Amino acid sequence: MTEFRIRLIPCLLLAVCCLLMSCAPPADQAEPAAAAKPENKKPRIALIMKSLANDFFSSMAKGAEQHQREHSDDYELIVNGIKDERDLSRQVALVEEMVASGVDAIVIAPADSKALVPALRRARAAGVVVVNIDNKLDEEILATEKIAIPFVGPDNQAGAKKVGDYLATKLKAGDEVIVLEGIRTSFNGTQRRLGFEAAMKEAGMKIVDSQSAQWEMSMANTLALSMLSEHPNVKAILAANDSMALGALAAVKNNGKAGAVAVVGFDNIAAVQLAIRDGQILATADQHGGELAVFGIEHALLLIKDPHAKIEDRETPVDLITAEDLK
Ligand code: ALL
Repeated sequence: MTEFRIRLIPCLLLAVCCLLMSCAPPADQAEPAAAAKPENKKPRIALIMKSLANDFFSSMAKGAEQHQREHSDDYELIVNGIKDERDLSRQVALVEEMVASGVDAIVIAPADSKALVPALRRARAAGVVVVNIDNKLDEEILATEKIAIPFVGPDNQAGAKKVGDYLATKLKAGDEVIVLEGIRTSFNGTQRRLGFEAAMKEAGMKIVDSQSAQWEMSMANTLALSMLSEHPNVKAILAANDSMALGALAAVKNNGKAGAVAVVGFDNIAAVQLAIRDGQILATADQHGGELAVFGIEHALLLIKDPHAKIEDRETPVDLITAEDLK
């Protein structure tokens, strides 16, 4: 009896192995995760954003959640974000967690245009659809990594140029201005700096300092304070997002320059709308965060249906917002 059992176990193991091998597809032909789902299962889409402390991303989350409620038969939504604008490793970890949890698609606003690419390549290799929104991934790295990821987002340079052009109408040629940049490895941050620079150059303003405050309010506040004391004749601060514009505004007030130094931002968050109405901030740009996420989700749904569909990048609107628009 014992001898029989000893002979039976290896035979059973062999049979199980053969069965498994004949069922599983070879690794290089593995089906995308989406196609492997049973027909009646709703696709799961993960929205991965940046700092949830930034109102821009809470509006983005709201837009996505509303779309999901209106299309609740079509997909499930998982909303994620990081706490700190610079916490790249947490965002990479989120991508990995979402892949491991078996989502069908990731719609991501990357905190860094380069650092996220390898994690997203691994997600693609695992059969997950990836759509890039808001901050464009670095084209060269995508080409080196041999992946194509559709992008949905605005022309940030054009948006910043509109804000800068409007500011210029309130200044006179030769006025000194300073720029607060976003994270320098973010494509949209760089584009906004270029847009501000183009507007200022065209109008004959002098940019006396330009530094990164990493998209953050408190860092912008500290930086603006020291820039203002170093350049007492500055007439305006151009901030690449609204969080930094609010930090800069507090520095202006602190410096006793309220009303004498104009501040502009980018995002159109609620607190900045109030400040524009009050005449404390001059202008911002609305890049319609909620719609950005929705367009990204729509791209993802198309690609889940047909992983080989040719999906083009989608340029989304970006509008100048001044007190006139908020009446
Ligand atoms: C960018 C967004 C917003 C935001 C910033 C901070 O990607 O476009 O302007 O304020 O990230 O993370």
